[in-house]
Amino acid sequence: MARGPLVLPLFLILAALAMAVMIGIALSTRASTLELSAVQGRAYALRRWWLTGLVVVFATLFAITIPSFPYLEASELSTARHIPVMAEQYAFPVPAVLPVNTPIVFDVTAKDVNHGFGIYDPENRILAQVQAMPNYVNHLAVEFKQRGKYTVRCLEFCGVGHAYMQAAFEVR
Ligand SMILES: [Cu+2]
Repeated sequence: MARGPLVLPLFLILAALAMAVMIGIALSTRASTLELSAVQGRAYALRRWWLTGLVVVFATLFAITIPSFPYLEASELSTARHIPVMAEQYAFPVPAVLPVNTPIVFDVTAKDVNHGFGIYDPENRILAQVQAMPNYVNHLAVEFKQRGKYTVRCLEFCGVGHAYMQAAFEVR
């Protein structure tokens, strides 16, 4: 998709609009000033409607989007297949083969220092990631929809071997 060439003209148009609005405000406020009492009632009413509108809009957005919040449900945690991962300098011990279309939870922790556990799909796009921390287990739920070779890379600088810290597994 050729999005690049659109960005500059769009930016220029929006910037010109913003400038026009500001110049309009500056020009319109050069007239004589009104007493506060003359505008206070209308301003307060406007503010009340604005607040009510914002509350309605954000409450609605919250209600619509909260079900897709990426936290695990307890049922998901108990029925998925768990893969323990103890990251250490400089390796991720992961199984060589994992099943496709199966709910999986990686229980990720670290033996020594903080690491970043990042899973890349066969097209090398990042799919999921979580911190690997000593004395703490993070649960990363993934369901692989695609067969192929996946790569795990460390996403947290963890020492001299960090750049070479990776692992791979196959999904089939
Ligand atoms: Cu690292």
